[in-house]
Amino acid sequence: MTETTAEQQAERKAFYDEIRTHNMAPLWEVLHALVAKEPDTPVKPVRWRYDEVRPYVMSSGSLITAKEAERRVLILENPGLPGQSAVTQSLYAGLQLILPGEIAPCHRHTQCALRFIIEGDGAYTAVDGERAIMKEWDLILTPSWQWHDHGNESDGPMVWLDGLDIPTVRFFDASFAQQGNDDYQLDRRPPGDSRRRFGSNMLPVGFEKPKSSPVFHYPYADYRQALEDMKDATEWDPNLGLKLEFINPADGGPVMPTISAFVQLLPKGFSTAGYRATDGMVATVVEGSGKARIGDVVYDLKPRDIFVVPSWHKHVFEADEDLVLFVYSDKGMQEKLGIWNEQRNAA
Ligand code: 1HN
Repeated sequence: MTETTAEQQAERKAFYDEIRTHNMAPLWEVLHALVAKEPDTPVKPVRWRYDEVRPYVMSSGSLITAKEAERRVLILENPGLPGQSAVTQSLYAGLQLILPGEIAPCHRHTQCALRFIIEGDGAYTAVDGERAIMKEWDLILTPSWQWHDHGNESDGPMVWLDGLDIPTVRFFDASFAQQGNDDYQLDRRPPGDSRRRFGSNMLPVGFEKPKSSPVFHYPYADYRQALEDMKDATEWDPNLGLKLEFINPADGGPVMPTISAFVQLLPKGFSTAGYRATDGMVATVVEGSGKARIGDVVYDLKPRDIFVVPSWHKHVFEADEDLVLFVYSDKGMQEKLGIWNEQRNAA
């Protein structure tokens, strides 16, 4: 380190002030912060206990209708990114409520969305003319620019976790959105059509590969069975247990270009080795109980709790009972950019 005198410091400051008037700045003052030796995120670990936040979600139901709100959602905001409607640097999370008889009118936007059903049974999301009937723990996709509306024809409230790439699209200044002419879409295909067409590991010959998965509904009953079937046969990954990715069957890649989705099973008594990766993750507990140790914080986990593992934070998951987690992250996007990194068995 070379010493700088008070005189040099004053001279530099005057120079910086001068060049700022020309919209210029000295790189050498910020170089090491810009090109960090390893990820240094402002994103914080955070956990929302469903028991604590559910009353607020339900209260929002008497504050405004789903139709007036367009989407009645309480944003889950990362405390390290206040006011940014972001749960990680690239992703957004929210809890959406739709009450019996309500609709959330039709619109489309460049942002990709996923819905992970937390509570309720029987409401629907319609995506480009096909309804998906929602059941607890189902995953439903709303890829970029596809018309979508929601409606609740069941007799109970429906709550789901919304995961979107809002901060990513904002970063690129690439947001477009349109309202539908009508609140509802006409049914163009029967429910389940896309799964029947594309969900059997086969694709019609000549089918143009879509950017996002043409299978937009992944029912819990199916993927839970896949986990159960693999449970006895699998060799447990010491870092991940059994972690499966929901894929786009057209290319084996992530379900949407900007959002990757996973389900993870850790058998009773299992504890993962310390692991970290550059994709910050949003996770929710589907079944079981256990603990998540993320850096210095420890969260006990119960079904429907939602938590964030920031980029490059070493974490350990412990299962007190068979623990099933749903996870989404920007892993696929980082892999496309060639910047995804992981450290296994992190000390
Ligand atoms: C959106 O379209 C939905 O369609 C939910 O349910 C949350 C958050 C920001 C922007 C668009 C939905 C959203 C959203």
